[in-house]
Amino acid sequence: MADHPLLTGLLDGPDLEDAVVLGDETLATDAVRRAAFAFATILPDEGPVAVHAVPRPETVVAVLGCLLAGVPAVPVPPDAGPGEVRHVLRDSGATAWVGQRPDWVGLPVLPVQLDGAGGGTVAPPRADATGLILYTSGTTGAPKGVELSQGAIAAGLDGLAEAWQWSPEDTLVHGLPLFHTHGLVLGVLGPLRNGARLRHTGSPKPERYAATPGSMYFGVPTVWSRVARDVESARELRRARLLVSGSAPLPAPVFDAVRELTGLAPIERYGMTETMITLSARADGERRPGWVGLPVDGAQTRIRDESGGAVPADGESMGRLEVRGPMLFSGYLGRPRTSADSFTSDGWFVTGDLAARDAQGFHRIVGRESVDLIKSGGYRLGAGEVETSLLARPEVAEVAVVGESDPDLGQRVVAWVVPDGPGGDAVAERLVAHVAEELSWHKRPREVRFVESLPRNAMGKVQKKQLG
Ligand code: MLC
Ligand code: AMP
Repeated sequence: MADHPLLTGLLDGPDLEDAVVLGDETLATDAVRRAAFAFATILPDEGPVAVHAVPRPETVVAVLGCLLAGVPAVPVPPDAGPGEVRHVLRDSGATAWVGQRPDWVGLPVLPVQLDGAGGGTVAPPRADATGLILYTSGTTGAPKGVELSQGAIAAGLDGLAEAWQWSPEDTLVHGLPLFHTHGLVLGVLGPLRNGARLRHTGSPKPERYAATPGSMYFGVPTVWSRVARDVESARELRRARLLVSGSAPLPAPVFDAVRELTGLAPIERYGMTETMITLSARADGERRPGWVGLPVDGAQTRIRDESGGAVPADGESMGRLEVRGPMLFSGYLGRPRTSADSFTSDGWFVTGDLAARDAQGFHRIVGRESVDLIKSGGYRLGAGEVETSLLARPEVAEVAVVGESDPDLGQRVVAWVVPDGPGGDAVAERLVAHVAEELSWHKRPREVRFVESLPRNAMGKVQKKQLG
């Protein structure tokens, strides 16, 4: 299997006694390999396989087994409610399920044996085989399945390995969820491709990071701002080589506080589910608060104004950020039209982010084009999906969901509701619980504000910028 397109470090890298530590369990490289092969050999020829992505070794082994066999894995957020799970299963066409299965899911369950003694072999997949289908929100509608090929994941990870000097000597520590690019692709496949160690702390709490020795630590900005407020834990991280922030903008005061407490200026990097990580500060380069660095190996960027002209690289002028490179996704599953529309006619992916670039090629993310994509605690969610969920409640006549600035979460979800009947705290609580249970915990509004009407323009479109 030396010619596997992605899992080179796992298959040909060093044999480590403690390659993966997840919670109380420690797995050697050989044990991970055997369990993953054992799982790969029981997979159906056709996937995809839905993996209930709890932070446990079984999740890691199931995803690796799928990648070995060339069967796409679909990580399912463990806190996703019935509405979201049904959508993901239907949309992806998943043929089997791994992990604890809700009663109402009819798929066969595939067992993961951590002591997969039998091993077994499978033919290596092609680099263009879909490795993962990651569900992510758009501005409207239900989440879309982003198809990432094994080769794209490999290219994205290699770009980061080069920028961060990621080597088998490294131990990565993080506690991020295992169903997104950050926690799963970078946070699990990253160390396994590089033949390095992984310590997953179950959740990304500062005290857990402090209690777990490592050379690299990953966090979303909310994690780093919590680290910065926990002076004792922060000081423990002085031992690290790199502290890496991404998935949302790292506020400059948090950057400064982390540097002050740990002696390490954070590495900020920028990416998307669709593109992996395309921009990053380098381990051997400048780290500037508020800036996300340079294109990683293989990635290219351009910034264009409304008429498609190049924006001057003066660090101030901003425009639409477009990217291309071998780490980009293959398309949105089953949505050829949307996939094609997300690229320019000359093949650049339109990120939807606004950016500026300076003469040295350093990039700064200035904001997003749409108010309807919200980033809360590093989670991407669409105003539209939360609005649709709320509109299903009889208490809601009209609703507009917005992201408001929040010192801890970056943005917090706020629902402006025109009630059908009385509003009040009890109704607000029911609405929040509905979204948390039907969609997922992190998509719930943190606040519900009842109003008599929503501001609309002459066309009847809600003017979200006037809310607040
Ligand atoms: C959590 N809690 C629940 C619950 N889930 N209670 C009931 N039901 C549920 N389903 C409880 C927790 O136990 C905790 O209690 C409390 O709620 C708060 O939990 P938390 O996890 O701290 O929540 P919160 O503060 O909302 O989250 C902050 C966060 C989280 C940073 C931990 O947002 C997070 O994990 N973000 C990561 C998102 C991410 O990985 N994005 C990457 C996208 S990929 P107690 O008692 O323990 O406090 C991407 C590409 C790229 O963007 O560029 O990387
Ligand atoms: P997701 O698909 O969940 O990965 O979300 C991607 C979006 O997260 C991007 O389009 C950006 O808006 C945002 N993002 C990721 N990293 C950064 C960063 N370092 N700075 C600012 N925004 C970021």
